[in-house]
Amino acid sequence: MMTMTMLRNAPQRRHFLQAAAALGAAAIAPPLLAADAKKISPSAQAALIVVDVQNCFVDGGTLPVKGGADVVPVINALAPKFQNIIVTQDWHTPGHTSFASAHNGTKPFDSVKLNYGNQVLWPDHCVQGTDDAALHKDLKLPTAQLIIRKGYNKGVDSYSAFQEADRKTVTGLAGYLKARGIKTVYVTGLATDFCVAWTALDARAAGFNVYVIEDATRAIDLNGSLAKAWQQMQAKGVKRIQSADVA
Ligand code: VGL
Ligand code: ZN
Repeated sequence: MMTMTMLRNAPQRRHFLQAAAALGAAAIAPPLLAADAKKISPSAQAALIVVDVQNCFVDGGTLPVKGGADVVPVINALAPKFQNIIVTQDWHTPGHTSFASAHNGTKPFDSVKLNYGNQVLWPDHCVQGTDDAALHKDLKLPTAQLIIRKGYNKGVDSYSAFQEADRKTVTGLAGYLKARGIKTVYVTGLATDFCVAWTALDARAAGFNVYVIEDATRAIDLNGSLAKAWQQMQAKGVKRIQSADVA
């Protein structure tokens, strides 16, 4: 039997329950859901690509990238989350065409036009077989399956792990990944705006899903190259994530 008091209280009570439910939802459920939903678990069809984490690109090397060595612990922590790991090495001949020393009247960080297009000129770096070209000693990737070397044709540079700067000569990496059923790649390493970006863009062009794990990279940032690289990657559907997003 409904009394006047119950009738009067009913709306208040309903209001209280709604408020409590809303509070509960806000206080507990959404943060848990959001945290779970944000995590990405690399499948058996995913590969981690570790680009050019070499002595040449860290302090004490010939072309040091600011904070380059900071990517090492981040990449080491990511590695156990992947069933497939590919490592790349910048691997130039002596007198390589990407070296300023190979072009009269130029200095490092100048740009010149070569037969295949514009080329930034660098200090001599990552020469085949030198300690400078060796992988960083603290990199711990015991399960890595392939090391792909690039930039070994004296007259052509290769920032990308997939294709040389002539945009014709391939390294074979796309074929290797496809033959192994890999559909998604997570790109890390050095440098964000050169070898990482070109590798990510070429991976997209070859039909892979591509993530760049930003805090597992460091940039050279020459004349706005970092912002431009992110713009280009974003325009092509490369996904920008952080190492904490990977479960
Ligand atoms: C790279 C400049 C020259 C890189 C390689 O690994 O990003 N940058 N060679
Ligand atoms: Zn190089």
